[in-house]
Amino acid sequence: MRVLAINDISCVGKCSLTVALPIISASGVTCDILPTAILSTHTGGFAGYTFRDLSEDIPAVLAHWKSLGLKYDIIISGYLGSIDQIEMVKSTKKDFLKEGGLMIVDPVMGDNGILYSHFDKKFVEEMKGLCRTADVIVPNLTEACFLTDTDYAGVTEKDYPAVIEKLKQLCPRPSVTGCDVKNGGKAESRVFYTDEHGQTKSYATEKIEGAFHGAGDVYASALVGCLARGVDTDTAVKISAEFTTNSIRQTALDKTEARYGLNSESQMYAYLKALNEAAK
Ligand code: PXL
Repeated sequence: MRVLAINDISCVGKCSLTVALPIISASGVTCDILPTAILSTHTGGFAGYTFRDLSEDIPAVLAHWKSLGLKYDIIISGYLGSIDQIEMVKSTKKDFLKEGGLMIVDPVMGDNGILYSHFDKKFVEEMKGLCRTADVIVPNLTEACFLTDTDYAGVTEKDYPAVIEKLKQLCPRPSVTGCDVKNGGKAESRVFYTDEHGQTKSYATEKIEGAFHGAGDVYASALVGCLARGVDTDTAVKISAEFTTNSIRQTALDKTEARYGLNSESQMYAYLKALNEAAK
């Protein structure tokens, strides 16, 4: 099983490839990488970060891979620095995804109702186009709202199923993280998702108060790891959501700064144990 992760390298801040590579590899499959940019840190919460766009290098990288005859069972794309890079992902899918392979798009664009730096409405429109080429998309609620032209500020829990239905017009298997729900007196964070049979469901974990950077990257990477090991969507969502929540809980306990990412390292063993049980 061979996975390709297309994402940036944020050297500090635990997101993108520094999260995808360890989690997907530990899941027991090959994870090759296509770095889209190198940054000193990610762009969320740090001033003065460096940003080297690697677009110029990518055509030669892909040409070399073509000469090697490389093909992938799963391609996952994440942070893309430009509309040109969205086009590059589409052509990489055409050239390198095996027949019957899985294209997974994490439409990284924003959080907490706002777009990250460098992104605008035009980028959102192009990202909708990339999502149309995907089998699975893993937006957070903010990204799901941008992709469906839904006003994030006005969204309440009764609207989540409608957001999923709209996302299904872009991609058959959306999985939306960070959907806060009040269940009686208890606050839950739910993932709303559509499984491989077209059924829409949700899975709840404990809501841990606070904003945590990089949670979407941990969730997406774990989901890829599970799907790569042949785990069904219900179980993959459950295992990935629990791993993410455990990592958030650990980060809250450690009281490390949110911008330095999730402390998922100590939660990896429990994730792998659950994955290996499910993949038997
Ligand atoms: O975690 C998403 C992400 C990935 N890559 C870069 C980012 C962000 C979010 O801020 O800035 C460069």
